[in-house]
Amino acid sequence: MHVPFLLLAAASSAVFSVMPTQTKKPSLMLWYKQPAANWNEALPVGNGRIGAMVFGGAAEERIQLNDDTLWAGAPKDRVNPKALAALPEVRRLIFEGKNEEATKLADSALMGVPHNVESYQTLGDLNIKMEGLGAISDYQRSLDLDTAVSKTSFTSNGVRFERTVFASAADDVIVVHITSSKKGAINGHISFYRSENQSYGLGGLTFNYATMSGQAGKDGVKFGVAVSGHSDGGKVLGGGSSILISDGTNVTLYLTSQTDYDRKNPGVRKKPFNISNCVMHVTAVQEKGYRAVLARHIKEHQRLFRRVDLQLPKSEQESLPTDERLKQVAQGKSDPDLEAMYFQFGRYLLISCSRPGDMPANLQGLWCQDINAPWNADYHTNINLQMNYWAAEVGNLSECHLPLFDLMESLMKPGQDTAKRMYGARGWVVHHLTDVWGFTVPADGVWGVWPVGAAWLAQHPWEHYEFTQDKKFLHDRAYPLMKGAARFMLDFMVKAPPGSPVAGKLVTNPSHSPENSFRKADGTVSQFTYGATMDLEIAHDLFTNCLKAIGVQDQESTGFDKDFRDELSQALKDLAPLQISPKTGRLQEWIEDYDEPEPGHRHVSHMFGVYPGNEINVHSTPETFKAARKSLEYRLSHGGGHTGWSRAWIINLWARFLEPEIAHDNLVALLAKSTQPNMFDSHPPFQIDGNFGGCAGIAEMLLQSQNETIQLLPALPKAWASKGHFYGLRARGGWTVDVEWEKGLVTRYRLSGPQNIGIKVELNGAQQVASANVWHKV
Ligand code: FUC
Repeated sequence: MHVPFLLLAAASSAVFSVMPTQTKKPSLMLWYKQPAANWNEALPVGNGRIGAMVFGGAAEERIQLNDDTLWAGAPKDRVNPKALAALPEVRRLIFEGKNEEATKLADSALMGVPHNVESYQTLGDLNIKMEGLGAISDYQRSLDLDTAVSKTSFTSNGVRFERTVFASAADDVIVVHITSSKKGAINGHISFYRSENQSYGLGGLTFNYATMSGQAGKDGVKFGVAVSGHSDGGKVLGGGSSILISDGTNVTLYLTSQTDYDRKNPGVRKKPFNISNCVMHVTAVQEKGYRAVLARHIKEHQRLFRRVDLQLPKSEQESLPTDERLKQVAQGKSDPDLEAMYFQFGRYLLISCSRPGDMPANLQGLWCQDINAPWNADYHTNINLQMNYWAAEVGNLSECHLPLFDLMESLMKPGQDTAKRMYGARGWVVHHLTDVWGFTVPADGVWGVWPVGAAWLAQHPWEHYEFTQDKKFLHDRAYPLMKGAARFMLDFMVKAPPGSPVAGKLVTNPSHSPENSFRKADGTVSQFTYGATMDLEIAHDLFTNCLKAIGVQDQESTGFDKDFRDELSQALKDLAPLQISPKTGRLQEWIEDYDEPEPGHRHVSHMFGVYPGNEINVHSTPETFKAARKSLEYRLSHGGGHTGWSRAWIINLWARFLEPEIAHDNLVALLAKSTQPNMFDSHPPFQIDGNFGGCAGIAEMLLQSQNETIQLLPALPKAWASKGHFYGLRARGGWTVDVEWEKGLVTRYRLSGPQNIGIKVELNGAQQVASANVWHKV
């Protein structure tokens, strides 16, 4: 099945390569003609738990390693003891328009103590130094998304070398396999490196393995990593931090890591592990043999990856290396096939960094080369963590969503404690970021007083139910998470006082529209307010979803959770309405029609109700839908979308506004302006949210399933119109959808699902009720 690379050397001294496959789709192969010059050119592999960035150096290879539990910090009680007493005063000051005084008080009384998290960290590097190489020719490196295998190959002194790297979920190892076309040509030195807090194993080249142990920061997790070497012929001598290979022909390295972090019990430290567990594990895997380990890896990856096939029109540039294709997109050349690659790369990344039982994707997924990462590579919950999972369900990777729910469940207890002690509320709260130690208090600065993180996160288990129809999951996991988050909101929200444009209505207070500021009539600028539009939309979404969840669980009408249901229904009636500016016709971001000092701000928070929510749509709220569109246009005309994730969100929004060309223009901008040579999204610097948000956006252009209708090709741009197909995307209601199209119109489709019922489908500008599980020719 796996086709060896086709390599051509020109007769002249100029060497060229062609795309490393004959049968693979171009959109499934990232490839390059030169080694990575920096981390943003290296290629990511991961098995959900451990990952690597492969640089593809010829004589000197760097493989940067990660373990998803390798975090500095520790659980701490961080609730500000002044918070509960100060809360009424903060609220009063905000309602009275004394924003600056409120900010000052919140800064001293509401912020967590301490109010910062510590960083997710690199595990270190595995360096491979190949001895005796001369000039390098016929160089190529690649990442095959279909097999999740990275390859580097080159010729030196007439010998062809190939290095294969993959991270196997089936065997929980990272494997490096090196071959040479000439017997005994592999001579080299393999060693671990970490810049701090590390110690290397014992043994002066008496074993076949090397180890490294250490700790993240002063009180973070303790870790260990082991690599074993095996060679057909030649010698392998390991010990300390290195392995020496002499006269090898086929050399295989197996690597694994462990930490003392307890995924099941994040607040408690596991008893210290022994590095010999890592050594025993790699030894056991090595005994299975390389071919078997590779085959098991590919099979497990393809079980998930091959669920979706996307074909967009071919492009002239598809035989070019990936970095070259990206450059040409930046120069204005159309490359739909590269857009298909962006979609599949997003799915590849999710499979590689968020498998069941592992930690959820952080700001960098799993891949991080730093000791102190940008934004600590933590879990930001005011857009980033949620966006990481936007593609999970529609992209047919439902089980990759599960790590998020594990994290949410681990936050319930600390979040309840914070809710009670800061706000006197029941339920659980999370503010704008969290870590792996149960961090739920306001962080960073007063903009961190944003108590609706859990409420937004609670959309995810509901969506998981909507796409899977898994009632047991809904009952056992989704509903408790949702109910707890809603419980907090019900207790936390207060009635706006007389004089407010929404007097007597339920609002959040304190409140922020994530990280954006407004200018008041007196000219002062603030961020701190009450009832930011996004909060109201999040509350609406959560309460509505809770009511639907109650409905599903109360099919016998026995009054399941009746009191809570009544409370939710009342709160929905009382909730402050969204405001449309009489002056501009735009959906307001705040209760008051403030001026915006940064009209092109990267967050588009007030558009939550359009996507990922659905409160604002053309059917039930046409006026607000129009107003939201105006707000988005205004944001964009002032430079919005300048970070990768912001651009990705905008693609999803335009797809919901059924604007294929504008959605596509923004996708092109994502590729042209916010994508690194290795296809990683750039904030800048690297942040993985844009990859997942962009992947979701592409799906949203092809398929939507809100408002009880499945829409096929709702926003198909001209660039994709000529001919294409997707097989295997998922829709709400538990459907798997296959669509083929030509000249912009659906030609054939099928909706597969557990029930043989008629489904409302919208395609080619018309609606019909389609039967399930059969192909429909149009
Ligand atoms: C949010 C954004 C920033 C950045 C950070 C990690 O706070 O406003 O742009 O993405 O998360």
